[in-house]
Amino acid sequence: MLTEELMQISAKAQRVIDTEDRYGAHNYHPLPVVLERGEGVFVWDTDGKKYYDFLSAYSAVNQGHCHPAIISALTAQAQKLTLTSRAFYNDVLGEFEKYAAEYFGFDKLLPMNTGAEGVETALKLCRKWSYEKKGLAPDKAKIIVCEGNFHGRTTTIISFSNDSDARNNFGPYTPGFEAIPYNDTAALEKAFQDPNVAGFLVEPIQGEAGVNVPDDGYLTKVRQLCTDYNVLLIADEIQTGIARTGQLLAIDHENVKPDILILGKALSGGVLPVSAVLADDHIMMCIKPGEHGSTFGGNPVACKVAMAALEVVKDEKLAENAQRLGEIFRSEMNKLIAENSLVKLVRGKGLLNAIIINDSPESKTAWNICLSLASKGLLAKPTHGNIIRFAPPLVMTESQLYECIEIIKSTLKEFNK
Ligand code: IF1
Repeated sequence: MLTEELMQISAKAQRVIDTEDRYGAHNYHPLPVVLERGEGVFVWDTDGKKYYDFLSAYSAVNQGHCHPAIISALTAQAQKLTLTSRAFYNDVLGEFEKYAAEYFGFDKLLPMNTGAEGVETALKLCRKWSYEKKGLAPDKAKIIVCEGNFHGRTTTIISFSNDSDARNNFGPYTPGFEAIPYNDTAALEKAFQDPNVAGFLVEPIQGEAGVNVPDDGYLTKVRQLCTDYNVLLIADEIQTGIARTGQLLAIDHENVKPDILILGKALSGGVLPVSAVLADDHIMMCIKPGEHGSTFGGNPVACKVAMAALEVVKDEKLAENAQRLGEIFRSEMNKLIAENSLVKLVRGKGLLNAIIINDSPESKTAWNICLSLASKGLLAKPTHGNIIRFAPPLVMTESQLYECIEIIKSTLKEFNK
């Protein structure tokens, strides 16, 4: 089926698309929807059409688009002091560091901007700790990662990706990483036989891999192995954190505390890039003045926005809401498996869910389903061909969720073979 058969693109929207096509790098292939406004669970396109947002900017707008409390924190600070650099102190950074460190239960926080910068910071911190505390020989530190990982797009991060699109023709690659199968503690223990292992970087749920949820108990066993072998457990909660999976952190489902926690995305409620790395003193104090940093890291606007974003999570009980609505969503989607040959599997936790479409990843089925969903006022996007991720803002109400479930059900019925 052609795009035009599945959704109409106005001349106004097409002009915007053409401009981006002409002047912008072609590093994405967006759905042909041109958005201009967002509020809560809704976004509107340039023709005034209203949509439920079921991607939430890849879990960055957990608190809903343009949350008033976060926007007012942004505008108030933006009219006072936006950036000092870390050459001087400012009156907001310490307040944020204290607030967030106590919020997540760590001694200290290192503020950065993008998620990838947070991951890079965690990798550097882990290596530094392994030389200065674990006593590894210089340049020998190895960090274990998982097949199917997605941790960002820097040269070092894609060096340990096994996604050909993310990795091809970006070499030479950074050494010092080894990939093992996800959700496999036997493989992890085998990798830990190498005394040069410094850390294990893992997503508590693999987002980009298609909401890959590990077995119950996996993270508990990972924690035990990391402790036994004196390896740092580094949890990338950039996508799964901030209440997305029904707990404050996805790793909280097993009451596991990582040695290094990486946050991003919804740490700012999707208002501007804010990431952070949290760790206790025996790790964090391995980085000395002048050994790491960033121009915008910990800027006053980012700090005020992040504190407001975290306040919203608590005040509006977003984790509890995600847990409750997620159970409804999966239960309703699972009913489809019996009724609709197209739905092969449903998986997720809280409001991070995905359905696996019963068609080849190369087919356009998932893409065409998303085009049809968009025509009915619901925005979602396939990840890896035949998997559609469903991740609305966590402020969604039960009645809104049921309305969206009906849209999804009726659309899937159209495509049912
Ligand atoms: C794109 C994926 C999601 C992340 C985890 C670190 C980062 C991300 C677990 C880096 C970022 C984003 C990046 C964006 C699309 C999106 C994505 F499809 F790429 F893989 F969500 F699944 N750790 N994920 O999910 O954070 O530097 O982007 O702030 O690059 O296409 P960032």
